[in-house]
Amino acid sequence: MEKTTLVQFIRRQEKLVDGATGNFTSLMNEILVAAKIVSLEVNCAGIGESIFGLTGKVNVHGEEVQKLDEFADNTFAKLVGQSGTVCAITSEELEKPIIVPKDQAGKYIFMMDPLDGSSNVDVNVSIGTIFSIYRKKTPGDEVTTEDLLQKASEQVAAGYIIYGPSTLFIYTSGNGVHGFTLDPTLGEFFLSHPNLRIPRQGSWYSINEGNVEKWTDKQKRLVDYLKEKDPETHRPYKLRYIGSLVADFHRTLLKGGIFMYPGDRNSPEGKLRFQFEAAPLAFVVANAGGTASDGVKRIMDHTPGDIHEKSPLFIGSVNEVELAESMLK
Ligand code: AHM
Ligand code: MG
Repeated sequence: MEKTTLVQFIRRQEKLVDGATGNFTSLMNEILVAAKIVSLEVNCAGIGESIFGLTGKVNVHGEEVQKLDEFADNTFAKLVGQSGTVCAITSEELEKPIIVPKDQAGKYIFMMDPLDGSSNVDVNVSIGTIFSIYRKKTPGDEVTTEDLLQKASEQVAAGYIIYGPSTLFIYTSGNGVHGFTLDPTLGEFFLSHPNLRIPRQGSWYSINEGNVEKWTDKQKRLVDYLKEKDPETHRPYKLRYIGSLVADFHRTLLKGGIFMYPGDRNSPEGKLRFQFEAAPLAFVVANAGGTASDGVKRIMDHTPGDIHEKSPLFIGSVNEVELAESMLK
């Protein structure tokens, strides 16, 4: 059987776009090289000089930085930054954006959560990288706030890489969601999940129920409703929660249902970052026939006010996300 590589696929898709210069393909190529390097490091974590554990630093969100967080952040920033295709990079791990020198800058802006779920790394649970690409909006060389804080619907492409039993690269550039699996013997990603579509309704909900005491009454009612028995409305739902957003999201994308990280009494905006987690996955799910909301409005309609803004997230099948919105109103 003839197999399609990720690079062949991206090149073919870019040919369909009028005025394409090849810059997008070059950028994606650097992302996938970085993904292979990080995948190898994750797979070998624990062998030889240990890359497990903490760096001793705390990031802008007050979270302890793992050695692998730093490794992934540096790898993606270096390869993407030197590609000649981006003018700025923002990262969950970096307080300020990296502005690429003018003579090496391109028209895109790259945003990333370099290693999502990294607190799971020591226990060998799937982790991942989430990325998002926007086009520079303002004319001239200077990178402005308007360029860095764009509406989620203005994404050019977004995706994630899961370092799990196999390494998967899932992305969309607005033309379907496609998945590629890394063949470790060849070091090449091959098309394995063309045109992913999320079921309109699923049987799973995913949330950290350990936080129940901090939830609002409406949030508690929503989860109680999902657990009630009523075969006519396909209840009760089954619970799955990994604690790695990429892994919980990937299952939701394939099987349907809903992933929730709500705001609570202590943190009304929840835990997840709008630009590095909510917006890219909202773009992916929207292109697979699903949807994402902060409980009140759609993630895709929101323009963040800060690079590190947080947002509640309800993402997955249309039926369950609409149900959540209607019960949280
Ligand atoms: P990270 O990007 O720093 O790893 O944090 C985000 C992670 C998500 O992957 C996951 O959905 C969430 O935090 C889990 O949080 P909790 O432990 O509160 O359930
Ligand atoms: Mg994360």
